[in-house]
Amino acid sequence: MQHEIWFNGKLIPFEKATVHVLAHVVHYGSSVFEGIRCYRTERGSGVFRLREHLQRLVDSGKIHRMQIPYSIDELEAATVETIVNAGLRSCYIRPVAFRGVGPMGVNPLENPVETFIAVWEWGAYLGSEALENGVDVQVASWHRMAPNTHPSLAKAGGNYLNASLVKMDAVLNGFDEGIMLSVDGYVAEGSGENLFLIRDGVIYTPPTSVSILPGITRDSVITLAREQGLRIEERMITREALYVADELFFTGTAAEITPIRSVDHHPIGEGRRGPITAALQAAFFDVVRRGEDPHGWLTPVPVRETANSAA
Ligand code: PPE
Repeated sequence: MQHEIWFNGKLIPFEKATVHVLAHVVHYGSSVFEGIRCYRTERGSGVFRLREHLQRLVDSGKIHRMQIPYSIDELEAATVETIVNAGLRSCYIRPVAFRGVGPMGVNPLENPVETFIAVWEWGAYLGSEALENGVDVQVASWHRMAPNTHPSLAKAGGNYLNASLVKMDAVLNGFDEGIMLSVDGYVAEGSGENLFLIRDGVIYTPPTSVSILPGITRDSVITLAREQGLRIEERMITREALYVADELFFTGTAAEITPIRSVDHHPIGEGRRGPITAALQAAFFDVVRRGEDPHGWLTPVPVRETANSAA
């Protein structure tokens, strides 16, 4: 269904939310964005870590000298308003700020910053069976950008040309996803997910210094793992360590916690979801499905009682 979109301060019909062909973003990829999920839990609908996502949006803008003309409080209220207006009990939320029409040329400083928030229903990112059975991935031949090229702490539109190259190659080669290495050959992340590795009961994940996006699901999983008394370390990971891992999984807003069952045709562990991955999924789903929220991660959304969305 095509829901109304919050565009520069107000909700407008889906078909009216358009961008001019001469907008800076069309030519130069000058946008920053977020991907957020609203969950229908057993205790009502809630947006997962909304403020952290909006803070990252504002930070992404700051890195690119793009001042988003709304405060985090305003963006939070606008997000909830957009979901309630759409009548969705669960959805994916995509806030974007982009450079609009102004002087032509690379310099964006005089182009206006436009902001919108769209919502839609989005199921399992890597296929409906992936959460249980795991996905097959390859190591990508395209690398993650070097730290002094595109800043990876910013979730910027232009960065995703790199992600798309990785994803297209993976899919055309018969895999579900690709894992990028950093310019110096260390494991970084998937095209739209962070990565975790388990070996001998210890959980490892690459540090943010390997040009990864600082994922909010990644941060949540680190917290949940520590609460379960599991050892977790941020550490550089080599390609071959993937092959001999006991368990591997991706994290992301869209991917949630998705097990990886093979890399470059090497089966990982038993070739199916491992016990630590399953335990972390259970802890994560206790929050977002059952609505058990000791960390205050869910922002309640007062979806109208008349809403009859199946979501
Ligand atoms: N790395 C990348 C490159 C990335 O795009 C994402 C999110 C993550 C890590 C995980 O971050 P977080 O969502 O905060 O845990 N990718 C988003 C967009 C995917 C898309 O295809 O679009 C997402 O998961 O929403």
